[in-house]
Amino acid sequence: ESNADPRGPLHFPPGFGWGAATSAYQIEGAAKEDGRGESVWDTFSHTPGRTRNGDTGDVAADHYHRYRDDLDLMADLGLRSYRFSISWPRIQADGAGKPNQRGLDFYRRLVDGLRERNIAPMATLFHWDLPQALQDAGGWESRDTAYRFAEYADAVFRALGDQVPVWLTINEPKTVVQNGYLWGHHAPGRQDPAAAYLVAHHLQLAHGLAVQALRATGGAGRIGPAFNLHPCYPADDSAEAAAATRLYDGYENRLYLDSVLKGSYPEDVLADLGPDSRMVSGIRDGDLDVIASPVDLLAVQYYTPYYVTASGDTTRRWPTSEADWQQIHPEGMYDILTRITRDYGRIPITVTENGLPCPDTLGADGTVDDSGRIDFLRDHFAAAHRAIADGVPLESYHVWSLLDNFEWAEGYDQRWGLIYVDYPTQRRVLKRSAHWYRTVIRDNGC
Ligand code: PNW
Repeated sequence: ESNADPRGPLHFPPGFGWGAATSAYQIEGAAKEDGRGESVWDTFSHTPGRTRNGDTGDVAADHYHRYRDDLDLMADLGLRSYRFSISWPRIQADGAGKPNQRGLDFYRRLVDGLRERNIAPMATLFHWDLPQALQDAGGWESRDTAYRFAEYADAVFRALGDQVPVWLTINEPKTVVQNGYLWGHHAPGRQDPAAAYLVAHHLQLAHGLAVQALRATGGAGRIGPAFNLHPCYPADDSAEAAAATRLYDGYENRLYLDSVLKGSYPEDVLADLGPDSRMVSGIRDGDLDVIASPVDLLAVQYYTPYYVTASGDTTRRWPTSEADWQQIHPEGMYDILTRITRDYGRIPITVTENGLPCPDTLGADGTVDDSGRIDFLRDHFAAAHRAIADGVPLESYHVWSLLDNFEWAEGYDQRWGLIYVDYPTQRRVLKRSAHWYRTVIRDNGC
């Protein structure tokens, strides 16, 4: 039954998977240790002018060395699920060949540590750190990269498949397409629309091949894609705004959702790209069958809606966070979750990212007061709760992020964590939101 008062008590279903998320390059550091190769993000962050203050992930939150302490912090919060990513260049320094045992061992220790603490591991295979050697061979513009990804995935499944109940293939293919290949402010820093959508197809293909690789190993784990989705709303009542919003939604959401869950790319997007586009000419017979290999769940990351004008641009309507691209609209969480169930059926859903950056500072009394984050999360939890009440099979929710970390091109300026990281000392301090989240998990609601 839906909760009429948005500030009323929220009781989540028994066993709801409260969690937090991170990714390898953003927290691990130890960039040259134990045989790790270079990724496109090492190259990009070390290229002058690419990241704020020239920040890199060389040290980050030093999680590679401090993972035991971080596991204890997760246990202290009472997390039921922890989403992390595996660094491809730790497993295959050059993106191919025999897996590096020292790299696999790190993730084995991490996963064992989670299970000892009754925290369910959720592993993402690719969170943007493509081995540089594969980039040099064409990166995601090359169809070959999708096959290399499947081999890497196979190696990881063989080493960890018995211990990881949920796998996610590729984190936010759209962000690689847009930030990496359209706008160029993420690695590999390209501005090439024709390449961008071919990259989209190869990322989708890589996803499908990895799903097939898991099934081929007989692994018991569940697997699905991780998409950042954006509800798109027309900025006025005109027919033009409605049409522009529909196409915008095609590029933001349906391109990814339809190919995996319906086995077809949306006709309007294909028509807009044109039959001679690199993407459309790169689709081969059978590709969509691979991409649509049955998945067990869908991972949804929600940060911001888009408000689309008649000319197909976006404009601002809601308050923004410290991230200039983020408008705060909790109702968008409800809209995107219910839309998935309406348009794609009752596939199990996990929210794998939601959060915001706050201008957090460590107070003289040793506390970090991020009450804005508590309000944000409370409102988004309420929206998710209403979606569950209205029939959405949402099983877990991961706050982005467990720790302050390397926020890509924004470097360390933006702090997204529940836990503050004092980078000079690497000391961790639970923010107010972390203390609050602990009670949410304990009470299974708020
Ligand atoms: C995600 N958008 O990226 C990533 O998965 C994380 O690694 C990242 O730290 C986090 O969100 C915060 O940025 C996004 O434009 C990038 O809506 C862009 C958008 C959303 C998420």
